[in-house]
Amino acid sequence: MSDTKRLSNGMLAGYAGSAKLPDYDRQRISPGIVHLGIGAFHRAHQAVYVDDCLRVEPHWGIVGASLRRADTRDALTPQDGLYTLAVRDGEETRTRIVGSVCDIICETGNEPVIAAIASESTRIVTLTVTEKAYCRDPATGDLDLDHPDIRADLAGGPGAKSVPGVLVAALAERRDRGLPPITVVSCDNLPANGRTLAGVVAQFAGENHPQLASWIETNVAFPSTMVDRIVPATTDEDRVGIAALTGYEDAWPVITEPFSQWVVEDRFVAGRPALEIAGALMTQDVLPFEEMKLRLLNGSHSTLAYLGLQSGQQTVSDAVADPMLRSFVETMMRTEILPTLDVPGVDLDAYIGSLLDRFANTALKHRTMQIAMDGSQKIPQRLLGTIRDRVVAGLPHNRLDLAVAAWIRHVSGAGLGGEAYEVDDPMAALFAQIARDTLPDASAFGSTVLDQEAIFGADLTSDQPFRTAVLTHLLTLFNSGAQAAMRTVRA
Ligand code: CS2
Repeated sequence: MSDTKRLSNGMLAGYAGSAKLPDYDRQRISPGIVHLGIGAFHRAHQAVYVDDCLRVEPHWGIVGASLRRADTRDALTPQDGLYTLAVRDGEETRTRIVGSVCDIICETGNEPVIAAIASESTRIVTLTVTEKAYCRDPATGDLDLDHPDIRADLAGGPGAKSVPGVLVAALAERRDRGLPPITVVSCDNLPANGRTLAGVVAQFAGENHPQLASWIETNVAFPSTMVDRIVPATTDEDRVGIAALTGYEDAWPVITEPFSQWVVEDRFVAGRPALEIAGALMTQDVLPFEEMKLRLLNGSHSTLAYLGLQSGQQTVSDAVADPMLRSFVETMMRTEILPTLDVPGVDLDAYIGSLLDRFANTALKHRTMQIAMDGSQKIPQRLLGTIRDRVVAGLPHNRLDLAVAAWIRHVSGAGLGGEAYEVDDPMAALFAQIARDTLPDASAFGSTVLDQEAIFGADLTSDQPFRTAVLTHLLTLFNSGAQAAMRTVRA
């Protein structure tokens, strides 16, 4: 790549390659949005919607922030924030240079991020920080006051470590400086993500400053959103392939699928970009869409990840190419998940068909191990909510139970041949301790994991038929493997 030019503002002027260029003058863009968590997902999703609005509304540029790792900043700053979006479908790859990110901040203590949110020009904050960064109890959604970062932030001091801490510090500054209201938009895969974020922020603020909590209530809107686009982690092979296609070097392109969806609760208190021109659906009620997506897409994704890994499949497309896995997941979606949903104006059967097509996109190489991470934070909204609804309705939930068992099998950290692997999860230390205390007794292991109210809530931890079903599946998974376990599921 050494003779190839690096992507930058200067390079755009003379560029004659195949990547589509921004259709606006970057010099005219000024920031109006601060985004927390500028990873691949944001750059393939919200940043692209905003990019589509900048020609008519140049005042909505994005200041991106990474709260922990400097790698995105280090890759994109020499490129003036520019990066390539590569949309892959089968053999075809379309490339586009996205210019909506004006600046990227990453500094220990996060004081510059707090200052950026507290700047008068900032009217919207968006977030893709992943489930665990909300520092909440996954079962109840309450702020986890024992979380080490929350404790540190509540103790005070300059800056903040946690997402609730950063937001509350910035909002306190806005209040003290008499700045206008602001909208904070969660774009993470959480149920009622706006309400969830508002809840942890209010709880954090209320701990030390009850008056700040009431200022936030009147001056900050937290609309909910449903975001959807499959974005696998970029590999070195992708970097080389994209440089060959575009003719320039990009240290961190993002790879994605053609599909993209953003359903946004239209409750902004300080203006917003005309996201509808970029294809977003602005609505009054996001909840049915969130539930549909979390349960059908993400629930199946996690199921394919755990059962796929335990069937030796490394990618989602390989997993759905396995006839047993595909039929298991399709039946789970159609018979166990679909009946729990009611989404006005959406044909759920067709939606399921389109999900299976998207999963089958072989050009994406979406790793099952990537999806498997952080399961303790994911399975409550992806699988357990559906199980709860079916328990209440007195309906069977066999496949969902097997999916839960496959997650428990995964967090044992014992590979198919008994070899150990690292479990990537904020509760990994607890799972490792339980494994040390109980294995090789799979029932005792499963039973202790099922006792975790933070994940299963008081209701499911004490639901005997559910526990028995999950433990039966878990034994089959340990003793005979995923394919045998799927064969045992009938009703
Ligand atoms: C995936 C999601 O990694 C995961 O857990 O299920 O990132 C999924 O690809 C997106 O939510 C799709 O919109």
